Amino acid sequence: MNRDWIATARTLSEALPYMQRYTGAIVVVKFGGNAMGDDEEMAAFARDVVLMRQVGVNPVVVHGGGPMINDMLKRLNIQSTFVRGKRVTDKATVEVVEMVLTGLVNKRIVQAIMDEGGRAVGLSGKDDDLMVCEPDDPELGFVGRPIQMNVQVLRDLFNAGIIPVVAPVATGTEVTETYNVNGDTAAGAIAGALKADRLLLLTDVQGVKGPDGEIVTALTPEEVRKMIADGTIAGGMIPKTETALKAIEDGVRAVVIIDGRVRNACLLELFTEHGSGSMIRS
Ligand code: X2W
Repeated sequence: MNRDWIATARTLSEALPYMQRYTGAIVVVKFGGNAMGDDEEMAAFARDVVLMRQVGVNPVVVHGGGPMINDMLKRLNIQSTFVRGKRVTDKATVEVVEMVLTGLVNKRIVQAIMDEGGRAVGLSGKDDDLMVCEPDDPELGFVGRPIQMNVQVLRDLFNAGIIPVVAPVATGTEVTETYNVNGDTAAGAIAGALKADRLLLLTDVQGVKGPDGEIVTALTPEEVRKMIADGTIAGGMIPKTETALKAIEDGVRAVVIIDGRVRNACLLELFTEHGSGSMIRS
């Protein structure tokens, strides 16, 4: 018999206890713009999410799309700057952010999941008032910080066997306001409100590096706080780990920062002993 088939059967058999552990679990996956890649990589990600759903997990995809927003702003000759990792967002910029995230990026992911035989529905923080925001910082303009989450719509979609795909755009408390929300922040807020079993932050680095430059595979919130304070965690990893700390405070069981460019990153994390990246849990 073909050796590959034997290996495939063994892999499936070994995954059984993990699949059993995650039956009914809520797993929020933050899919960053830098982790998205080409159509083939997008299809591989979609297949992982559809497989999760197939074995009884309730996945929620919360996506970013920073690089795609940058491309569109450039085409429209709109300058863009970042302050502490967040895009300064004026009226013209927030329109582009909403168009790109809820249109191009959201529908590309929905389509990829449908193409793999899953059922997906795309929505933003505006739909059913999923995520209501207040201004994060006056310096940033229309950048939102989630203050009220209404996640019932996500539970309704789980119950219907549908994978929600959420764009990080939200309403405010005043009528007609639109807010641009950092993708990690939105994923953390959604995971927190759902008290998710796992928040997987898919990015383009391997995980959190320790003082020796090696990836640390398991961290407690206290250790993360210490590493932020002493500068071991720096740059773009600061908002990610802060999102993780907040999500755990809100009741998420564990947050994993993983390299989304690795094939089957989500399956590796959930269904094998190997795991990947850095897991933060109490
Ligand atoms: C982000 C939203 C998209 C995002 C932005 O405008 O780029 C803020 O910075 P990635 O791909 O996950 O970086 N919002 C406030 O977070 O995309």
